[in-house]
Amino acid sequence: MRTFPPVSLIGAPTDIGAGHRGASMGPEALRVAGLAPALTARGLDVTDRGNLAGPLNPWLPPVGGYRHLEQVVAWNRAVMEAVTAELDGGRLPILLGGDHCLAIGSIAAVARHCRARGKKLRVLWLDAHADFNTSAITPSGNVHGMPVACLCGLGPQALTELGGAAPALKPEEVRQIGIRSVDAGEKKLVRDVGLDIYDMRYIDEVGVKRAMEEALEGLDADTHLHVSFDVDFLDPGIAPGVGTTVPGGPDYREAQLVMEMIADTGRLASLDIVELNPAFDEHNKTAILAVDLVESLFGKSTLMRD
Ligand code: 5AB
Ligand code: MN
Ligand code: MN
Ligand code: MN
Repeated sequence: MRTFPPVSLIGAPTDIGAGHRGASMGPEALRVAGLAPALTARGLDVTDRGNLAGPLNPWLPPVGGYRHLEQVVAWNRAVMEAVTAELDGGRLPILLGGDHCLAIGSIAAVARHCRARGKKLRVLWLDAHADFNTSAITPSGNVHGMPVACLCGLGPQALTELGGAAPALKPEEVRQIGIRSVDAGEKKLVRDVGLDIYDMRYIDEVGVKRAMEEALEGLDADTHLHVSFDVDFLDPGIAPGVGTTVPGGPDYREAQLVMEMIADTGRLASLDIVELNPAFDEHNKTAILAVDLVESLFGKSTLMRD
C-alpha cells in the first residue's frame, strides 16, 4: 500500500463565486461527516489547519461579466498562500471549499510548485460542468463557472496571473470527467482550446474503466496528480447537497471506481473538495458520501483487494 505524505486540511468557507448561497458551510459539513478521522483510520497523518479568512459575500449582481471579482481574488490569494505553504512543507493539501472558484488559487499554487521542481502536472477535473466560461460568454457572471479558463490564461489578469505571469495550466494537462452541462459559448471555447473531456455520453458508451484508463494514461513517477472534485460530479440522486445539480451523473459504484482507479496510480498529491452545499443537503448525506469517496481516493478498497 502507498504511504502518503502528511495531509493538511484547509477550510475556505466561502460561496463568493457561486450562484447560490451555502457552499460556505462546506468545510464544517465535511468535518462533521468525519473527514479527518476517516483519513486517520487509513493510517494517514492528518492535521486540520482550520479555516482561512476572507471577505463576506456581499451578494451583488455581476459587474463587467464577473460577480464579486475583488472578493474572489482575495479568497484565491489566501488559498494560494495556504496551499503553497503545505506543498513547501512536503505535505499533501486538501482544500475544503467553498465554491469551485477557489481551485484557481489551489491549482495556481500546485502549478507553481511543479514548475519550480521540473515536475509534470496532471489535473483531473471531476465535475458536471466544464467551468470554462469567460466574462464574454458566461450566462451568470459566477466565477465558479470560470476556473479552468482562468487557469489556462483566459480571464481577468488578477486571476490569470495570480501565481505568476505565465498561465498556470496548459489545456493538455487537464482531463475532465463526468461533464454533462456545458454552455453554448463555453462548448465552442473548450473545442477551440482542445480540452480533453470525458463526458457522460462517453462514459455511458465505454464505461468508467476505459474512460479512466485514458484519462490517467501517461502518469509516471515524476507526475504530480491534482484532483479537483466538484461534488456536483455525482448524480443528484445520491448527492443532493450541491447548488447546481445536473441529472445523469455517476452512480455510487461508478464514482467509487473513479476514485479507486485514481488511488491505484499512487500519484495523488493534492485535492480540492468543492461545491458541497449543506443548505441543499439531507442530514449531511452528501458530505458523508464525499468522505466515503475520499477514503477510496486514499486507497480504501471496498472489495477484496486490500
Ligand atoms: B461549478 C454555469 N455553467 O457558468 C455558469 O459548479 C454553471 O463549479 C457553472 O461547476 C457551475 O454559471 C460551476 C451555468
Ligand atoms: Mn459543477
Ligand atoms: Mn465546478
Ligand atoms: Mn456548482
